[in-house]
Amino acid sequence: MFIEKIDVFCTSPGRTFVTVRITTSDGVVGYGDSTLNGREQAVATYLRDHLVPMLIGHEDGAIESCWQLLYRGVYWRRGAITMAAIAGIDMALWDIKAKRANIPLYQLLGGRSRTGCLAYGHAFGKDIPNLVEHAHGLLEQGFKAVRLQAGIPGHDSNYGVPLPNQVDQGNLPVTEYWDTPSYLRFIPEVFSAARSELGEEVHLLHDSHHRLRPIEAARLAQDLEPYRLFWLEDCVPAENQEVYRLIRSKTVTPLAVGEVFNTVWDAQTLVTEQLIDYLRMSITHGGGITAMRKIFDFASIYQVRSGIHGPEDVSPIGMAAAIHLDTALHNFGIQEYSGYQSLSMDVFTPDFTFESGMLFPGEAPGLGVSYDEELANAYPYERSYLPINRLRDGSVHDW
Ligand code: GCO
Ligand code: MG
Repeated sequence: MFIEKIDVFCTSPGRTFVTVRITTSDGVVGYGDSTLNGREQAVATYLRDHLVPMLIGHEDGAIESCWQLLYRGVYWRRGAITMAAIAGIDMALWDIKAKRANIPLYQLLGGRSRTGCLAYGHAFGKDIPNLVEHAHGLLEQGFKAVRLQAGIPGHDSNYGVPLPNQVDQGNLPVTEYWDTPSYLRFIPEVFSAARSELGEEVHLLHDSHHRLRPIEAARLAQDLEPYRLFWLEDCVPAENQEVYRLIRSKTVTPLAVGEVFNTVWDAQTLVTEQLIDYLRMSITHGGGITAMRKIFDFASIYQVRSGIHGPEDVSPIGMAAAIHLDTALHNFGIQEYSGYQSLSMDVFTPDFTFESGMLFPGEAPGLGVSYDEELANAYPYERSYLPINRLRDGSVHDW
């Protein structure tokens, strides 16, 4: 059987998603997620203009060969746009293969390694009491792990803390302002309060969102040691993987990184030198299931566990793929799950479930998702950007 048709959708039902739909010569349909927040149209164009024409007529079951064709066969390798495009095609082909076998995808990936996948949710607040209240709400929903992000005194905005005045500018990114010293002073206070208010059992996580320099990250990781974090995420930008040597040598706070990576080469030093504890790459940005299965197997040799990126800007298709892989991997660590607006869930109707802090894959054949084209088309693409970050002197900082 072969690929007969590929549709690429870029719509904004609640937020923007790029969705791939492959139809085979015998009428089997598979779905994939190629969403790249803020650059969605670039991926959709890459797919429509460059990948789709070369795939029509390709054997749909030859997934590895298809992946190599899209990765090696174009000469220009890697990069977020290319790898998100490959991911959408790859997920759809795995969906088709599992549907043909009439089994849920995790069964094709080796079957269950666990009964459910530990998930973490996002708690945030403009100040500490507000954050603690929000975190309590998540614990009541069943979460056993929560990421804590708080507004910093003197900052009028901060990553992970949505502000009422932060309206989308449409054609221009929102500007936020950043000050490292006040952040470094405040975050240990946040975790001290959170530990005493939320107790010892709950797993606490924090995301520095690439904003520190190595020596600052080492300071923060040391200061957070008394509060026993599950992880400290993206404490520095990691284009230069070697910077983690310094941080690692200074702290026993577990480290997580990788949501902006797109191939194994971005994490090779981090993994082989055991500089991190959790690798955060998503299926949607890391080239799909074919690539991510290999990357996590490689990481397992070095006792690095998975912590797959799962924000709202990875579509429910990408989330479903993650939960199937999480279920099958031996070295699963945790799954990020920030949840979806009900409109997005209505478009994709995923069959994964959340209960008592755990995510469970559905039992429908394939990925267990669909795409309501008519409903999604009622929400045409709307341009939207991630914010940019500046220091008080106006210079651009990492967001
Ligand atoms: C996370 C991330 C996200 C990113 C977002 C960018 O840990 O979930 O940091 O919130 O900022 O995915 O598009
Ligand atoms: Mg993050």
